[in-house]
Amino acid sequence: MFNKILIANRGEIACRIIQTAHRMGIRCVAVYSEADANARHVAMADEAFYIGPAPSSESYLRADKIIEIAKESGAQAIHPGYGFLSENTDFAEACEANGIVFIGPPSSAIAAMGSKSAAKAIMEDAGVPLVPGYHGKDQSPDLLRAEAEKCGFPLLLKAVAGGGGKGMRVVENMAEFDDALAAAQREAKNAFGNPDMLIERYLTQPRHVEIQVFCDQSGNGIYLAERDCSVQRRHQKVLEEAPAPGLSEDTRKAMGEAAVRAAQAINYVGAGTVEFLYDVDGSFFFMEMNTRLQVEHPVTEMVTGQDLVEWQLKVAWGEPLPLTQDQVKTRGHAIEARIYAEDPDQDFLPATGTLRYLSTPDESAHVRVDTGVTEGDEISIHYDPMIAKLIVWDETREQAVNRMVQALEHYRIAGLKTNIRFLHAAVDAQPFREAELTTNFIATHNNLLFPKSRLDLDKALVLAAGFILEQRKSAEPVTGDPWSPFGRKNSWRMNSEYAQPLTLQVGDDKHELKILERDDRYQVFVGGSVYHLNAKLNDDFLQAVINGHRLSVHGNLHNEELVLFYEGDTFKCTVYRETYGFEEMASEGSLAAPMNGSVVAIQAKVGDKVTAGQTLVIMEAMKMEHAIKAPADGVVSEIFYAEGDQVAEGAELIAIDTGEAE
Ligand code: MV4
Repeated sequence: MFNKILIANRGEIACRIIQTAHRMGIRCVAVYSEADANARHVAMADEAFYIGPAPSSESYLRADKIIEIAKESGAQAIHPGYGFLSENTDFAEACEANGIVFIGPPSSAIAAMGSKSAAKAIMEDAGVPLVPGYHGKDQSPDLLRAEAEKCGFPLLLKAVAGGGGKGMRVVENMAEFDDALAAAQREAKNAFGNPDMLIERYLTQPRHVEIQVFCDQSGNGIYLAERDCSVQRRHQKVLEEAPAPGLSEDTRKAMGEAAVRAAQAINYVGAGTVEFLYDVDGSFFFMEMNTRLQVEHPVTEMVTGQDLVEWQLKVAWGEPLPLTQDQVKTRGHAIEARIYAEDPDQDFLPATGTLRYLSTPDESAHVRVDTGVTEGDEISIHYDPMIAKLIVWDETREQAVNRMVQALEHYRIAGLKTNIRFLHAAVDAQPFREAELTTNFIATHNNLLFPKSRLDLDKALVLAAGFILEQRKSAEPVTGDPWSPFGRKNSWRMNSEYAQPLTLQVGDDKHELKILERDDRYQVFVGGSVYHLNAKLNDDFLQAVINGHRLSVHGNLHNEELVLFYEGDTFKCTVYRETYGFEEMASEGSLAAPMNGSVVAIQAKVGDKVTAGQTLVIMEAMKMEHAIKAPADGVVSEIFYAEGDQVAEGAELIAIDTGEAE
């Protein structure tokens, strides 16, 4: 077996590959761009090499540099993951030419699937079912028109050079044909430099069902069941599952055997996927073949109990397939949801930002999280905005769906927009539960996928108040002296009948709350109603009883911004301050930098006696000065920055000894 491989990828798939390689005792060399110096895949690898600036074209796509690094580091093979160089024939060839094993198929197999018409011709010869239509070389308009008549309507024009849904056009009748053809050819010419078209009968309610195939270097091939990936948005898969619901054993076998014939027809080696359109009547048709390990391979791993990366490494080393077809058994049902940094409310615009708070469901035999990021990491514009793949398994599909709903509720992210709630709604939707899977799922059920909040506004505000007050309490300095006034910066609590005002901004609306505290219970006045609140905060977990309704939420309060997580939903609000600025900083009572900025002045020295409210540091950010004041009386014990220093938000500026230790 290899003793060292290079992973020419980043993110979750790089981590995924390293995990299996390490389990097999194989050393891993990572490569990283400027944006990824502190990335998880770099930390996991045994060694890592810088390859260039953040843009992929200058880093993860630099075949030449990657091969150089493989040679320099003594890696015997390169795993390309998916995307980037994984289906690049030149790269596969360059590996071969440099005596490095490309962990994937021979370049000839990648090339064979490059053209749709050539691929269809190969599949036809191999006896793989094709959608009725035309995939010939002759592109004269008269012939195409005649083929369209033969095919029948509606039909689909597909660019021979296209892929992933690009360059397709539905034609309803002959009257539309000429214009549609001209437009499709023009588009294809512009997009792919090749105007050639195929004609196919258009299936209106198809499912996307794909077969996982594996071939070894001796020409043996098997299939490892199928995946249903019908739930897609703009040709991006959203949910994937194995096995495909409702597929008969006969169809599964016929589809699997067709897929293996497809792979063997191009002398395939390694992991591949043959995609089919599956029609309501149980018929299926070859769509395309992906010559790589796919994003959604974990659902196959969950139902077969096999590690496909391990298989890839074994096959690349020259070993035979680990199992025969008869030995491949599946058990239960697995579902994968792709968690993206994107905003479903803004037409799924990719989101960027910092994963300020990240809490993931516990992993078990039922729940798997494949990710390349940790809390504090940035999702940048440079790469795919996928944050993680969440995969669940259970004995039945119904149980797996429930598992997924729960696991999504336990996946909490603050700091940027994600599609978690959208996924939760999709999985929880009755049509999904009933496995009404077609490629039109999201469009058809759009009304179910943007549900109203599960929490009414008043209750959310009361929970928010509870979270904020409890967190403030826990952030207070613990004092050994119960009579000390230092710890009690919120004087109203000593004077328990004084109502504390709290204004929470939700979107553009401001909500003014009044809160009374007595004996660790609160009364919260919101818009004419009063709520009795009992709240206990444990780290990020708030257990509350509101007027006898016991409920719990997780939350993250960052500066003035609070995010609460409740049953897959999030509630966001901001603590509103009328006069945000100089004075407010003092009531913050913190000696941490309230924002990124620079230190303008330090108005104390180590050993100085200071009194609560005294200005100690002046910071500047966004051309505004902010005074940072002592939260309590004490003695300055340490100063961490000097004038002119840049400091990050949250950094401690000065330590004060308030003498409570004695
Ligand atoms: C089709 C089709 C219906 N009829 N072909 C889209 C991606 C490309 N690889 C093939 N695609 C389709 N081909 C015929 N003859 C519908 C689609 C299609 C689709 C297929 C799989 C998953 C999602 C899809 C979304 C829209 C259209």
